[in-house]
Order: sequence, then structure tokens, then C-alpha cells
Amino acid sequence: MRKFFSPGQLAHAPAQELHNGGFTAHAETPSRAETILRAIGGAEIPQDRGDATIRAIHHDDYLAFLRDGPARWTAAGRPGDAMGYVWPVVGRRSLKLERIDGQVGRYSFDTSTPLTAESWEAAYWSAQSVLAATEAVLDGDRAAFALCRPPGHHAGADYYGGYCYLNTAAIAAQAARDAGRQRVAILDIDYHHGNGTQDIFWDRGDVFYASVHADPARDYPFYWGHADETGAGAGQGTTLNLPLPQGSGLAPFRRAQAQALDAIAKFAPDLLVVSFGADTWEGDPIAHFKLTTDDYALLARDIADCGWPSVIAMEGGYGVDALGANVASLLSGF
Ligand code: OKP
Ligand code: ZN
Repeated sequence: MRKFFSPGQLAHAPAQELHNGGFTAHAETPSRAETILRAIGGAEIPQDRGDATIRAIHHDDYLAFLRDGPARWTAAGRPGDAMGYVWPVVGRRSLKLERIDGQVGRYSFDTSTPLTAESWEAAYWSAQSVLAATEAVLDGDRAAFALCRPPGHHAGADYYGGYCYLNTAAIAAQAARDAGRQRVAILDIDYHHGNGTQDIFWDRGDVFYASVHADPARDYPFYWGHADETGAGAGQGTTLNLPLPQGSGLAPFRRAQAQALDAIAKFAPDLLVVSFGADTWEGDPIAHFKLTTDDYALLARDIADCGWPSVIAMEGGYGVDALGANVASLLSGF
């Protein structure tokens, strides 16, 4: 299987995140990518395929903010990395705001995700990795892997959060649509709900989004991923959320994934994007499912048996000691 990763994805390394009332070390570290690369025997460096697909998913003003925000933050005399402290919960996100301090809240939704001077480059190359993997699959490969880091599934069309800045799974799906594939499905099996992906395709009937994740009644991102969220307009019925309780192991996870695959089969996609998070592993430091390293190969075989050409995009997974083995196990199942 071809695998893609760019060294440009490494420099992004926020020092800390604010969580549970205190600052902790940022969990989404460059070492995650390094340990995965070692376990999978390296990866090809993607070519630069430009920003057309990125701009088809994300708003231009948002992309400009990702690029220029850190320098404006520093110019305003703020120490450290940009992080919001006021959010537009009243829904007035389109107000003309002049100060970086207001804009940072308008373009983000949590305190887990500092915007650093290196974030744009890393997110851009993470998107290039998924574009390269998508092209391999569009050209006939059965499956390809993009080591996306930073991850993508929490990023919306005009917001970042959850360690995510550009939505790589959405960019892959859009690239397949633009290449003439009529129907694309995204299967999200990260521990956390992919709120950004859901939002991006909420009212689109051409991209099906199905997610197995921790019940947002108890887990991040809280405000999305509940079972009654099913899409709207042309996208009514093309969103499927399957929340599971904390502590879930292979049996309930596999049943939920089978339910997602059944729904995707009815949709009859031309191509599948798998948002893969290894934070469902039993030892993950920030998550609470109970999958083992071997379980990933089994779950991957269930997906591969469906026969859809598949782009696998890396999302979360923070137990760095087992992360490489968990990713290798998943890829072996394809
Ligand atoms: C990103 B992905 C945990 C606090 C929660 C955000 C979690 C983002 C997960 N210390 N911070 O879906 O793996
Ligand atoms: Zn996650």
C-alpha cells in the first residue's frame, strides 16, 4: 500500500493546551508521526498539488487567518501561541471584527488548539498527503494511507479545533468528487466525533458521513455527534452517528462499525474515506475505549471486505508507545 507523509508536517508543535482548568502538554506531538513512520517502514513525500481542493472545502478568509494569524498575534504583543478567550456562542460569527483577539475566537472553538507560526505549513502538507493518497486510489490503487498530522476531522469550513486546522478527510472526499466520482462515503472511527466533517457535508447528498465515537453526552466535542443528528436539506439522511459508552471494547465497536458499513453500502459509494483514529486503543491517555492492537487488523478487514477503493486518513491516537503498532495493524488488515 502506498503511504504519504511530508517533513513539512513536523514543525507544528504547540507547547500546551488548556483543559480541565489547567494547562497540560499538547497531546498532538510530532513524535506521533515519527513513531508511525518507523512502524510502517516510511512514506513517500507528496508533491504539491496546490490549494484548489483545500479552497473548495474551506473559506478564503479562514485560510488567510490560519496563515497570517500567528504573525498578527505576535505583532499585537501577545506572548506564546494564539488562543481564543471569547467565543461567539450568540451566533454572530459574521461580525466585522478588527482585533486578532476577537477573530481568534471567531475562527476556533476550543482551547486545545493553539495557532502557531508553523501550523499553516503543517496543515497544508497534511492536506497534500491526503491529496496524494486520494490520487493513488483514483488511479486504481485498492487503498492508500495518508499520515495526516495535524489531524483534520474537527476542522469545519471556517473553524479549527480539536488539534485540527484543515479537514483532510473532507479534502479527500472533495478531490474524489472533483475527479468525477459521484458518491463518496466517509467512515470516521476515531474515538471522537468528527464534527467538522459532519458540518461540512451536513446539507450535501453526495457525501455520506458515518461515525462511531464516544457518546458526546460524556465526551469531547460535546455539542455534535448525538444520534439524532442526521443531516439537512439534500443531506437529510446522509449523516449517521453511532455513539458508544466509555469502556466499549471490540464487540460493541465492531457491531457499530458494521451498522455504519451497512448504511454506507446502501448509499453505494464509488470511494470510501476512512478517518482513522487510534485513540480507541485501550491505553490511550485521553480516551476511554478498549480496543487492542490486534483488533485494528480485524476491523480493517471488515472494511476492506466491502470492496470500496479506500483512502485512509490518520486522525487521533495519543498513546505514542503503541501508536505505530496500532497503525501498522490497521494497514495490515487492508
Ligand atoms: C482530536 B482527535 C484532552 C482534552 C480534549 C481535545 C481532543 C481532540 C481530539 N486532554 N482535547 O479527534 O483525536
Ligand atoms: Zn480523537
